[in-house]
Parts: sequence; structure tokens; C-alpha cells
Amino acid sequence: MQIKDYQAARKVLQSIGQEHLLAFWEELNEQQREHLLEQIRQLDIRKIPHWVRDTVKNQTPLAIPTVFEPAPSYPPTPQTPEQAEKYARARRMGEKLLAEGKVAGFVVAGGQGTRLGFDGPKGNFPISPIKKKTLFQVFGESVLAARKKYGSVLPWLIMTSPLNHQATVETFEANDYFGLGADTVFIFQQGTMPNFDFEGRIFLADKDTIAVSPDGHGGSLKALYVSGVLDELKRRGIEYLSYWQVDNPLVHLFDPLFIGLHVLDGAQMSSKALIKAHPTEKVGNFCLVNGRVTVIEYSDLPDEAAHRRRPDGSLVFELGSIAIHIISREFVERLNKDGNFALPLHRAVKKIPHIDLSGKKIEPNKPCGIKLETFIFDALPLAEKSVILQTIRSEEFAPVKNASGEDSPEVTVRMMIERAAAWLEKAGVKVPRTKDGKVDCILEIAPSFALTAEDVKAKVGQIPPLHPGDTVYLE
Ligand code: UD2
Repeated sequence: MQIKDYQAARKVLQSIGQEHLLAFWEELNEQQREHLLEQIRQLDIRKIPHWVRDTVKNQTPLAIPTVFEPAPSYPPTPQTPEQAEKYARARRMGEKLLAEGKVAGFVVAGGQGTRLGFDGPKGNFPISPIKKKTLFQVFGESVLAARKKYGSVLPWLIMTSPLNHQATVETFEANDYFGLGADTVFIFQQGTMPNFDFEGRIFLADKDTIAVSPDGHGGSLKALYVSGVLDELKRRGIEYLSYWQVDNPLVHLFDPLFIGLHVLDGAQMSSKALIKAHPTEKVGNFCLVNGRVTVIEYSDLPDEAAHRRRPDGSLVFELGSIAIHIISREFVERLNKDGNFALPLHRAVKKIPHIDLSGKKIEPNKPCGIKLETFIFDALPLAEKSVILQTIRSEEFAPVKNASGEDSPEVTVRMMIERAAAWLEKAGVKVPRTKDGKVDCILEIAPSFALTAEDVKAKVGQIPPLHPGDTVYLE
């Protein structure tokens, strides 16, 4: 939007009831004024009144579909000879695409990580059981190992937000891009959305600064395009993005089976799913709405549906979303080239630091306003075809979200050790266990040693005998 000066900004802001953003203009120096004007130019003036009416002031803004059924999925392992044949074909297809370097890894890491209470990008959180490698290091080493395994350059994309971009770039520079080469790692920022009070007025974070927050992981679809990364991927012949969240160190970054099923079925966006641990586990639910795969958040799924069971006792809506996707590059291009592309907005009531009308800084101790976010899984219904592949929790999902209790580092570390033990046992290695079956040693498998249980089998001769209480790092 062309906003040259104070007068123009005032006129535009008045038209949408947000002129209070200029309340401290007289107190600002030239530089601060330009800073504020620049942020006003970034606001989506046309859309703000709609956001205020439909989402900020509307407490039940998103219509939950009334008719929905469980979404179909592929089981973790094939159940019939036909399926076994298809899985084998899919795996070969995925391996071929990886060997041809047609896949990029994509981690979304723009969130604030407030629940964990860790200062800095969550990717810098130390998580591995023995070496205390950070999440970024675990992923970086995994990308490197996958490049070696498939003999190709698989680029790695990292989406940050203004909250952690600089710190993330510094981490990668300080670690020499984890040996991947700076020209094959793309760190780019997602967009932001202004924060509102309950009446729909945008907060000022300071006299010259509008309060904004990252626009949610759904913002990644736009950020890929706006940043130019998508074009660059096209130039490099990348066809598929393997998407994951920064909090899950167990993720299989490049899963040939998953990639292959996505391609064989002609899907545009696909997902991995888990059988939920209990009816109301805090993950999205895969459903089918008008024939399209749709995720209904746990908070939105009616209680009756969440608890509904089949005759065999299993949950009808049993598939939980763990935010692992394959996304076709062309799908992201298509969405962005359609001028009307916008994912639905979700509203979150939050504590938002701001200044009040007298300019006093307020650090609220209770929620005082609304943040708006978009979610990546809301793009699923925009895909004509969408594959869901079930995975096993102990093999692939141990997110670090909370400082203690469920989804805490303690649980994640334990699951990393347990997965390492399971891989070793599958390869025939004897792992010491206590009487009640717990792993009785500390194990860490470096990505350079193995990315899967099958990789371990090939290296079984290199594994020393394990004794109770041992600390064993395999690299
Ligand atoms: C998400 C999913 C949930 C389940 C779970 C699995 C939502 C609403 N729910 O829950 O269904 O799949 O993950 O772990 O997504 N991020 C950004 N930019 C943002 C916001 C988030 O990059 O503006 C990243 C963040 O860095 C993290 C990921 O998105 O990697 C997940 O964010 P979250 O922790 O807010 O998601 P959560 O735990 O509510």
C-alpha cells in the first residue's frame, strides 16, 4: 500500500478504526516515524476489518463441519499381498526420487516455544541422551547422513520468524551449517499478523512499534513463495518438500515409503498419522469432509465423536495428526498463484505485552488480547488427493513441548533411548533391560551411524557388547 506520510497513514488507519497507532507521533524522532510508517505499510489494510469482525470479536469463528467421517489411511506395514507389492513399489519410487535429489527437507521453526520456557530458538534446545546435541544438530546430521545414503544433495529449508531469525542464522553460522554447505541450506522468515485487544484495536508494543506475532505454521506456504525459495527449488529440480516440526527429534526426515505413496497416488499434500493414545489426545483428527481429507483440531472435535468406538473397541476417529507432511512444490505454487489463497484464521487468547494509551508498558499477567494464526493442515482440503500413512509413535514421534510432564525433554530423551534399543534388538544385539523391561543403559545412535533400524543391521559388527549401566554412543 502506498502510504507516503503521516497524513496518508492517518487517513488509511481512520478508515479502519486503527488511528490510535499514531497516538505518539508527536513524540517520535524522524527515524522512529519512518519505522512506524514502514510497519503500517506492511499491514493488510483491506483485510483487517474482516479479521476483526469475523475472528477477533467472534469467539466461535470457524465453522466446524457438521458432516464428517474418519479418513482412510495406509497402515504402518502392509496387510495384504497387494499392499505389500504397492509398499515395495512406493519405497523404490521414494528411493529413486531421493537419489535424484528431488526432495528437500523443510522444518518449521518460527514458533515461540513459550511452554518449554527455553530462551532462544527451540532448535537450539539440547536433546540427545549422551552428546546433548541440539534439535537443529540432530536434524542437520540427519540431512547429512541422508545425503550420503542416497548420494544426492537434499536441500534443507528452515522457516523462522522475526522472533528467532537472527539467532537461528547465528546458530547455523557458528556450526558451519552442520557440514551441509550454506548454499544448500535456506533459512527464511515467515510473515506476521498484528495483535489485537478484545475490541479489535491493534496493540502498540512501543510508541513506534506495532505488536505483531508469527502468522502460524500455515504461513509457511506463503513464506516459501514470497521469500523466493520456491522458485529457487524449482530451478534446482526439487519436486517435493518433506515437512516436519522443530520439536520432534524422532522424525524420519526423508521416508522413501511416504514419498513414494504420495507420488504413486498422485497426491498434492500427504500426512503421517498416529493412532491416538486416548480419545482426547491433543493432536488434530484426520477426517473426511466432502470427500477431502480435513484435520479437525482436538478442541473442535465434538466429545461424542472423540469417544465413539467400533465394535472391536478401537476409536472411530483414531488418526491423530503429528504434523509430518509431504507437500508437492507445484501445489504450493498453484496456491500462491491463485490470488485469493488464504488459509482460515484461528484465534488464540494470549497475554500480549503492549503500551497503554498513556504510553505505559504493560506486561500482562493474564490474557488480554488476540493473536491470529493459520495452520498448515488447513491446506489439506485444498488438495484433490491426500495420502495418510500411519506411523508408530515409538519410532517417530516424541515432541519436546513442555518443561515437565507430558511431551517434556525427559520423555523425549527416554524415547530416543528406547528407539535406539529397539533398533539394536531388531538387529539381534542384546540390550540390557531391568526386570520390568526398561532399557538399563544409556544409548545414543548418531544419524551418521543409522537413520533407520535397517541401517543398524548393516553395522551390527561395529556394536560393542552392552552391559547394564553402560553409556554407549554409536557414530
Ligand atoms: C501441533 C498441532 C497438533 C499436533 C502437534 C504435534 C496445531 C494447531 N496443532 O500442536 O495437531 O500435530 O503439533 O506435535 O498445529 N511454528 C512456526 N510458526 C508459527 C507457529 C508455529 O514455525 O507461527 C512451528 C513451531 O516452531 C513448531 C510447530 O510449528 O515447530 C508446532 O507449533 P506448536 O508447538 O504451536 O504446535 P502444537 O504443539 O500446538
